[in-house]
Amino acid sequence: MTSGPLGPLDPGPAPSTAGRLAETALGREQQLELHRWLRLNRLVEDRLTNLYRQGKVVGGLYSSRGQEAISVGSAYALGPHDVIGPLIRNLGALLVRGVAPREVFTQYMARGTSPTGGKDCNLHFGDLGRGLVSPISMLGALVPVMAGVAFAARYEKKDYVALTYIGDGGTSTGDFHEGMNLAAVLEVPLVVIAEHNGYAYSTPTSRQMKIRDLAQRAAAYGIPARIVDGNDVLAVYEATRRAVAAARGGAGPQMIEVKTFRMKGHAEHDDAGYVPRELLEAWRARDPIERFERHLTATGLATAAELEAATAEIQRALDVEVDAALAAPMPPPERAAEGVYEPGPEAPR
Ligand SMILES: Cc1ncc(C[n+]2csc(CCOP(=O)(O)OP(=O)(O)O)c2C)c(N)n1
Repeated sequence: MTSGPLGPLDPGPAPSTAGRLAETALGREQQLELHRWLRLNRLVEDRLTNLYRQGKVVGGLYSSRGQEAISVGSAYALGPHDVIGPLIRNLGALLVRGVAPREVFTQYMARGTSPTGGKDCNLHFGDLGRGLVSPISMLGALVPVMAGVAFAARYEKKDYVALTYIGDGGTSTGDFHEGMNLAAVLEVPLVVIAEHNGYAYSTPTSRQMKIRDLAQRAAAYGIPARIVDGNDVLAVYEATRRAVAAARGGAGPQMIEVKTFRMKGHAEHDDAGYVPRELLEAWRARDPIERFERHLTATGLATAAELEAATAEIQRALDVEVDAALAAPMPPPERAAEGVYEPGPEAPR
């Protein structure tokens, strides 16, 4: 990626029509599976946008549009016992790890049957039984937490790896630096995916750091970091597979910087009027899903009709999921404190 008239995030000339992606050992079935996860990621978010505009979503709606290849490609590279700590733009990672779209819809609509029973919204939920650590709002905080999860793996002599995500803005927090340093000196099996998507809310990366690559921040702690094209699902998958294998094999923490672009505002209420339109246009030509579809058809792994049929099938499944979520009840008021406070002793009469 070169600096150009648009600054350090200028993606350069649009990719060739074939959109050549990274080399992979993944076979046809696996690549078609990746395609279904990518489309599911985008279509779930499209449905959420509709629900938001109908006033059905409680709180904010956060999109990973244009960044789906990062969540999907990285989560696809994990083993069944690995643990992830996702952020609000990592819906794709949750889906790949087995979270059902209905859980996501009910969670965003604060229904009583949602994973948090309506006590929190969006993707703020976890399930340790499924290897999901719940995100919290404080940026950077997941890095030391996931370093702790990775430490536990080594302490218990288990071979699982902890993987978490961080945005460019998040890499400026103290927690990020403390967590990275701790993980490095403890040599724990932690993989950090740093999503360099150009903006932290309305602040361009150039206004918050004097370096061009987030990978330089990992180098400061002696953590190996690779830079990959975040809009190439195969590149993300291959880099994560290698990083996970290295961490699992005892090489200590690993970081992957993925270059990408945030294609919507910070959240649905933000029209991103501060982002130059030509930058968005340039990145739209690199849409990760369309690029992957061009790759699948150009390499003969699928026909356009097969890809359309797969997408239509997802749409039909989502019709059912959305209807079920809309029919789910709101949480009963008498359960508001349940799971929040320890049940105290009976009040004296
Ligand atoms: C410690 C902390 N400071 C500020 C915020 C408010 N905040 C929430 S998201 C966000 C921007 C995040 O940008 P980035 O880390 O680049 O991730 P992106 O939204 O681009 O995915 C900010 C400033 C917060 N949640 N936590």
